[in-house]
Amino acid sequence: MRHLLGILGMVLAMAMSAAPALAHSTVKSTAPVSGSILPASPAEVTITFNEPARMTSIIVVEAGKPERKLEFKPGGSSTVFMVHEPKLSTGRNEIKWTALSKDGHPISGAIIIVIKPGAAPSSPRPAPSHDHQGG
Ligand SMILES: [Cu+2]
Repeated sequence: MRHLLGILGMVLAMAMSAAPALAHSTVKSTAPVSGSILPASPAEVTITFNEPARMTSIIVVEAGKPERKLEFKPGGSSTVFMVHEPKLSTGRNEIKWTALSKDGHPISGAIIIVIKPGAAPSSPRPAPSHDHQGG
């Protein structure tokens, strides 16, 4: 009898661990990945879910700056969401997103991206002036 209960317990444990049917949507991947150290702000940030979700907000928290909302696409249900030109600051950037899981529950996460200091900004340097006034 003891032995049978043991087996039953094992079967039950296995059944419970193998029940992902009602799980929340989860992030499958992000680009860049969290923890990336980049020489400049990426052209875009993408967040990919394992199943369609609805992104509700994406904000970036930069060191010493107020939180900033990031525009993302698309607005409806999708598996991939994209932020074009996030214009991340030098230093640590925490991109915090919130979304609605396919099952209707709120889910959230964050991507940390560090932009290396000292890297050249993408804007061109002002051309040296050649006015020969005076002298
Ligand atoms: Cu849920």
